[in-house]
Amino acid sequence: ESPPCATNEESWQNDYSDLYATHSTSPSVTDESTSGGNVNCVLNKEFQVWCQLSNGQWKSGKIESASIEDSLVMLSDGSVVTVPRGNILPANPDYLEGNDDLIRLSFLNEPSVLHNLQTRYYDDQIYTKAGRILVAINPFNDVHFHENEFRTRKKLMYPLVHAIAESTFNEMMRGEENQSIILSGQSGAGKTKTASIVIEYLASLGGHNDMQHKLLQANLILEAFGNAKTFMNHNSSRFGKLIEIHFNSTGEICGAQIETLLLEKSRVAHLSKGERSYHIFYQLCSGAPSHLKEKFNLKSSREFDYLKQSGCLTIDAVDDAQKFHTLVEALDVVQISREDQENAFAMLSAILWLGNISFQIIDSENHVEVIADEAVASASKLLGCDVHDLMLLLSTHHIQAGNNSVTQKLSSEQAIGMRNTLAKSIYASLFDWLLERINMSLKIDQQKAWRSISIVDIYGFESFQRNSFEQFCINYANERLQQYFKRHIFKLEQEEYNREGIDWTRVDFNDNQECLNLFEQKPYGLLLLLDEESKSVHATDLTLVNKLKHHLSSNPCFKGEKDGFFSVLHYAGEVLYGKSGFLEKNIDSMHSAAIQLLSSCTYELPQLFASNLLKPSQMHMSPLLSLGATGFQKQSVGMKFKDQLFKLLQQLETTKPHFICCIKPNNKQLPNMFEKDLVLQQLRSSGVLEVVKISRSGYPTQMTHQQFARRYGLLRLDHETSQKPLSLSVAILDQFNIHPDTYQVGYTKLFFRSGQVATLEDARNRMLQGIVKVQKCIRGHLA
Ligand code: AD9
Ligand code: MG
Repeated sequence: ESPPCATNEESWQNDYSDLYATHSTSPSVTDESTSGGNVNCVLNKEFQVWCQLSNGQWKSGKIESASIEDSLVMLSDGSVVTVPRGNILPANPDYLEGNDDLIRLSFLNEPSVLHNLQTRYYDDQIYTKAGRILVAINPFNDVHFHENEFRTRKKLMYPLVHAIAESTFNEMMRGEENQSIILSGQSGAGKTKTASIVIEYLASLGGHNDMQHKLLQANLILEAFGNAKTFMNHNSSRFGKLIEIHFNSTGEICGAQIETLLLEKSRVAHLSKGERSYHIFYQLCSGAPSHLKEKFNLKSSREFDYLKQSGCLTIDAVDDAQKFHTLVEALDVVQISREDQENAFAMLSAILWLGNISFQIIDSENHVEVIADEAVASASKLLGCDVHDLMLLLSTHHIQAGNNSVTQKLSSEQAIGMRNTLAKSIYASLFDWLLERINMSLKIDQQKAWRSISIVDIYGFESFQRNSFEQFCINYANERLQQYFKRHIFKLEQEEYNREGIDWTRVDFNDNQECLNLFEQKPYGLLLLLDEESKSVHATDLTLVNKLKHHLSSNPCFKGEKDGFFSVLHYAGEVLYGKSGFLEKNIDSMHSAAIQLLSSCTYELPQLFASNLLKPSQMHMSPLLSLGATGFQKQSVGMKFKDQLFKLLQQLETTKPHFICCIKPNNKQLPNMFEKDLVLQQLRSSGVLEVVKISRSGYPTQMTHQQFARRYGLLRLDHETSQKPLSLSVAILDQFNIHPDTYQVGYTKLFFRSGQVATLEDARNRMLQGIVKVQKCIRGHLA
């Protein structure tokens, strides 16, 4: 039984009471039920219902008797309760239980939808369709199953996600458009895992060639360098990615390009308790062969301050050493030479040693000097720079005053800041370098490339007790993606129906434009105000929030400020942001002296990083303040992030999107635990419930008259019919007895209810197979 808890009593009653709809399989639903949620129809004796008890929980039962106000309901445990009529909703008949498409349920109220998902989840059916989208509930079980057991289960568990990959592939092969698969969901909901399953499956459809193998390995490498253990997820993506897989006209993979969204580089130097830095550091420390350990003076992870600061060095059931070996194999596959691999590992080791560099205070003004120890010696050796140059860089600051250069000692705080900036910058540059190398190895064969499928997997929505600039960017990106999703599913669909002049019941939806305005509005949106404040020499966290309050209080998504924090109401909930270097992280300046030091290094990679950091493309023309930074000024991080995000969305605009909405069933990352409140909150905020409604009343399959005639014209028996696409199409629909209720004819397109073209596809396939047989037969005769 499913007793979902109501978190918001009213919404149970109001939001979805109008979701009742007629369904041919439901015997007791009357016309009344479609007209707006009248529950009379369910008051029949013996009818299965959901009733909400006084404690807010929903229980299923059967009506025993009913009066005008109350009903007597027998619950499944045999007890009988009296429930006000307003607290009763119809439940689906048993035979619909566990249906794999939510829109096929007779009743779509929240307890019914939730119950259906729960039933499937406990039956290891973690994927469920909701019309156009796929809902995926994270089973959290790959770590708990034995490898073999998981492999057998995998086949049983993944048919629907394979189906969405396959239908995307087939749509691409029909040749109309490039496609995309977009994964959404909160952190830990299963986006990356599901994306891997999709990529693996697409790769298997696209032939077993070298490129397919490279693609899978590329994914693995990026995970090692770009994922980390957080509170929410032991393998949390700390960057966003769009993988564009290119196919030739016979459906073989012929290359791919990976674009990324800003990597969270602060993780290199700062960790919250219980979290980890990027996987690769731990993999390297435990898995590197002894000759490399010696060469790079590598110690165990507990010896490095950057790693040990959080008190968490391992992940349950994860063998970092073994992962290192897999990683090296993957690097081999994407043709990164052993020499380059070693160069990359040297950079990682240098970062770890930078983190161990310490300072001593040398005067009453808190000025410092670097302690000349193993740490600074190792770091300089690994970077290939002079140890004194590094010590000088980390403890002094040059100010240009006219023609004179004045050298100042740094305070301990400034020195640590300088050291961390250098480490973070090297890591971010290394990540970019790696991505470039991977992309080179996946290089698209332009001669053969025909169509593509893009897979988008970004960092999921995050909300901690207090949130910094990283969550600010991550949640802003999710807000944008959410709008893209809703615009596609709802707005475009409605507009299209209106344009095509077909009859359709309007479905309203919650837009999140207001929240996006809060971020993007000119001249007073969060991003611009943050930039403006970053330019001010006197800016502090407090001046920032005061400024925000002054300009943004009128936006309903700005939920006020307090003690240097401000609060934003996102589609997925309210989040408190502020402090922890919000302004600095937005500026993210790299001292020109640090770039100079990198360019003076004898090794290739630091030199390359330095020249990339100086590239004009990294710079922004409008000067932002940043003390002593490079001659040019870098574009602020927030603005750069916005640009990357817009570029990614623009790329998606040229594709036909398919959505997979991932849901986490509990916050403990445990299998077999379905927390209804948590799931419900995600179903609501992600818009799944609205999608169900729109798909049910809408027409998810659409084709122009020409497309339809081209594809199914061969099925027409009577060749007398006019060859005009529209007449031909209608004749075919007649011939196959496609019920007029299940499609509509628009001005330029045909619109079908879900599942309707399947009959025609079937007939077409049979016809084509028949033709092939006949041809073979004729060839046989001729031979
Ligand atoms: V984040 O926004 O990057 O923090 P994701 O990407 O949504 O997050 P992820 O795919 O990393 O979540 O899933 C979290 C963990 O759940 C995985 O590491 C697996 O241990 C587990 N998981 C998720 N989906 C599946 C699945 N389909 N089968 C088995 C799964 N395990
Ligand atoms: Mg992820």
